[in-house]
Amino acid sequence: MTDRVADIWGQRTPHAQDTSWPVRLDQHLEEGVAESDVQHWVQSACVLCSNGCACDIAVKDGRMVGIRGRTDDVVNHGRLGPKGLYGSWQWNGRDRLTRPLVREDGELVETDWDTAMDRIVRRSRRLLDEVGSSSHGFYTSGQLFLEEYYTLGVIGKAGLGTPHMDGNTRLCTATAAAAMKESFGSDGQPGSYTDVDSCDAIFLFGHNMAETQTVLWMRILDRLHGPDRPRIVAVDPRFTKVAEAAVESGGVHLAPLPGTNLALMNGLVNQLITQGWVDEEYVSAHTLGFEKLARTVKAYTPEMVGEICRVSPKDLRRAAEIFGTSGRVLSTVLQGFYQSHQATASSCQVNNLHLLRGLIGRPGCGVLQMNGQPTAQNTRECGADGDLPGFRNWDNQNHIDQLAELWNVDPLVIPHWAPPTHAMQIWRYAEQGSINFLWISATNPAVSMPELPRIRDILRREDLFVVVQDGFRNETAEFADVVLPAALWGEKQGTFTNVNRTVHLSEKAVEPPGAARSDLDIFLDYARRMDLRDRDGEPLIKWRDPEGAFEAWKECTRGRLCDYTGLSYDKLRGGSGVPWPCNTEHPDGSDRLYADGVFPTAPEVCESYGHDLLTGGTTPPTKYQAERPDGRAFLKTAEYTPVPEGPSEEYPYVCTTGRTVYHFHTRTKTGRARQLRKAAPEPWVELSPGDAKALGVDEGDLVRVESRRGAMEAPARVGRGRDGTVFLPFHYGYWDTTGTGSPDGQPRAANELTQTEWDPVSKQPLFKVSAVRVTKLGPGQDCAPAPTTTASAPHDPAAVPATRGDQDAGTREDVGVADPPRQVPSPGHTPGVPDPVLPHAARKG
Ligand SMILES: Nc1nc2c(c(=O)[nH]1)N[C@H]1C(S)=C(S)[C@@H](COP(=O)(O)OP(=O)(O)OC[C@H]3O[C@@H](n4cnc5c(=O)[nH]c(N)nc54)[C@H](O)[C@@H]3O)O[C@H]1N2
Ligand SMILES: Nc1nc2c(c(=O)[nH]1)N[C@H]1C(S)=C(S)[C@@H](COP(=O)(O)OP(=O)(O)OC[C@H]3O[C@@H](n4cnc5c(=O)[nH]c(N)nc54)[C@H](O)[C@@H]3O)O[C@H]1N2
Ligand code: SF4
Ligand SMILES: [Mo]
Repeated sequence: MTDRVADIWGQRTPHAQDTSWPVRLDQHLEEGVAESDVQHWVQSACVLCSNGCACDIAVKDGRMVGIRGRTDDVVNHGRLGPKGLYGSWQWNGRDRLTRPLVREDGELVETDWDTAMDRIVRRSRRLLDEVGSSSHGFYTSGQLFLEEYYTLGVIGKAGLGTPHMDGNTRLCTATAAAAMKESFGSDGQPGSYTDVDSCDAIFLFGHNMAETQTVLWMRILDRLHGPDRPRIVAVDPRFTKVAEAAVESGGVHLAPLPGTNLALMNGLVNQLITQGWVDEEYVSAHTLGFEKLARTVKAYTPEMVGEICRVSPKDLRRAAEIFGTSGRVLSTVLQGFYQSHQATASSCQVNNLHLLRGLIGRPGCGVLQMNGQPTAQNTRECGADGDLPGFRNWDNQNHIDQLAELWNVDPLVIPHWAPPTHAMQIWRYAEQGSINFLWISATNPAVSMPELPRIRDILRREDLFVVVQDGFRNETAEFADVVLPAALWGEKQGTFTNVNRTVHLSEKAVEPPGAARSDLDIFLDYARRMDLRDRDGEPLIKWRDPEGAFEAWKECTRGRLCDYTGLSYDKLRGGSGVPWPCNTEHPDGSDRLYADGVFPTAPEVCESYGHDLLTGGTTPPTKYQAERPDGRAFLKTAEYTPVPEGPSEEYPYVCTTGRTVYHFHTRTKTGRARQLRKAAPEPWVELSPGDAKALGVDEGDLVRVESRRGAMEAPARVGRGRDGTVFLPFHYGYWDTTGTGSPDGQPRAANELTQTEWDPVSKQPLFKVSAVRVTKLGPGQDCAPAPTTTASAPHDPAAVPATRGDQDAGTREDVGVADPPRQVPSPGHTPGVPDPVLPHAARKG
């Protein structure tokens, strides 16, 4: 038995390059439950991050009592991380919402479904009659199932006709989608996790994978412990476990000052070009925009970049050399890039590095523009965010007509006179009073949105009717007019798609508590009560259950890049998840995209005509057509500009925020798992040793962090970050989720401080950069409640007791119990055959 709180990644199963990642079966059961007590194992996949690890849920007496990984799944080969093992199921049975709540005389009181839905429908109808559909806003999630998003998307777009629908995916992976649209013409992950098994170098851009996709990191660790190890390059201001691995592997840790990513990226691209590490044939056959790119990055010499980013020019040269000279490179990009200003431009530069060297569409040459949330991919695909379903382009009348025909509605009903409204603008409209009905599902904006004092003011507005649909009475629910109790994972059926396009079916394992209903049933009920109809007067929504919704969705994807038509619930049962596109041409799915170097940029297929990356101005269709992209990828970037709010005399530190391995977001689930809560029970403020010294702060001292917008107080961890940078975990709202749900009153969320600013292209907010000051309030009673096993490790290890789990954290790990799952073919490639460096002729489409 392994304590997977202390030993986050478990035991190693090293293997050589171009061989399959061995199987390891991870299993954790509730204390006192033996394997023989488990009555059913129910197939699912973990929903506590975008990795999408396949699992079976252990059920006993109608309760979830544990979990194990699925050995035959291409994603995780049997493994699970700490959140999956402890956090994915332990919340079940704990202080859930079991009945709808409505506000009476200022208080939320329990009621029945008819009363709650009737209030919603009456308000909704009245506003539609008096104001029109633009009074309605929907703010949803990256954590529902595909069937739920698609249903919500059709209700909003074909039923109500409101353009105001987006997900919290705007805060999460809007930039992933934007960067892929700008470079490749469409959302859709080019690479695959199997690229880890065959690459020569791995670049992680603003991605603390060791803590945020622990199972994918295990895959990397197993390469690092095998022969022919890949070199790692980490781009992160903190000394994360990824950064440690970079140093140990002979790679580089670049620690740019937060908010300077684009300068760094322009510098790397500059080096590729000036050192001649460019595959000219690939570039001329498969890309557009090389001259402009070369012109833009010309000034970004290592010395200039070193000054802006405060990194050593030597390290920058070395990182560029690793990219420029390694045979096969895998890159991953996440929030250090996405949640910053110039996010899309910086992330496009990662795509550019790969395009310049022709390192795309071949084993070991992946780009992973990561997702974060488990089902963020589906929010985007299904059009429950600021996109149209099936990666369709709002600016292309043919795409609108396709949807109108599919849904049997007038094309004019589908909002497409302007881009769909992004979340930051939805909140602005609510603030200005033009949105009066805001339906929030599966997200907790009172903790996760930037600038919380403002968000609370908006939620409190008299003229805003707020619906909150959640499994728990979270911070946001306290502002609601109506609260709807939702069934959660394990209590309902549906499918979802992970980062590398792999679709999993999650079966219902147990009954939801009390009167809680699945989100799908709630949306269907709303559509029925609103009497939404198609052009022939038939009910608009023609399905009644998850499988019916999935079948309808398949039709919506026919012929699009995210083609699901070859999938079915039956096909997803047993065995492994399947990556799309999956259709008659690719019946077993597709491991990676773009092996032929043909990208979906033709005007009739592309999802977007693109933007100017500096200003966010949209490219007019005629201009786009005139460029004749026709299957070629775009090499796009912009000039670096400084952050909107840089350090000043009054606010001298750059504050950045992020995650710890033990918690998921606002902790509604992980805060209810004992082992995880104990490992990181309270917030902390991470300071570099140099800054701590200058402030006279010791480990555990109480400090106050203030920005122009708000403040929070917590004990200080003297950590290992770079000087000038303060790090705050964003997991802690003002509720204490110790199972009692009691408020402790004190604002302690990182987002009290963050700003209402966003990237001009992806509209993703800047959680990673704001200016703050730090003051010491007094000595602490103990060391900071931060883990020692992660990027938050103390500068002085002797000063803090090591983080570990109790006896009930014991997890079984079995190695070699089964053969690795069969690899999914990638179009144009023979699986298992290490990629030859293909002659150029063979690579062309
Ligand atoms: N344990 C855990 N795992 C999770 C989640 C969770 O809540 N907890 N959430 C999931 C979700 S939804 C998401 S989106 C992902 C996020 O996964 P990540 O993006 O890996 O997580 P973060 O901690 O937000 O940020 C990553 C790193 O960005 C660095 N960073 C900060 N500012 C900058 C900068 O200016 N430049 C660069 N280069 N780096 C910078 C931070 O130091 C941090 O280590 O995690 C997913 N997985
Ligand atoms: N400062 C700072 N802020 C950030 C970030 C950061 O790095 N720094 N990261 C941003 C990112 S990337 C993300 S993804 C967001 C996450 O922010 P949120 O989405 O607000 O965080 P969660 O705690 O995951 O909230 C999800 C809610 O949905 C509920 N829920 C879970 N499953 C279901 C379901 O099936 N149905 C229903 N109806 N409800 C369900 C949960 O109980 C919970 O209340 O935070 C963003 N905010
Ligand atoms: S890596 Fe992500 S999906 Fe896999 S077990 Fe951990 S939290 Fe769940
Ligand atoms: Mo996210």
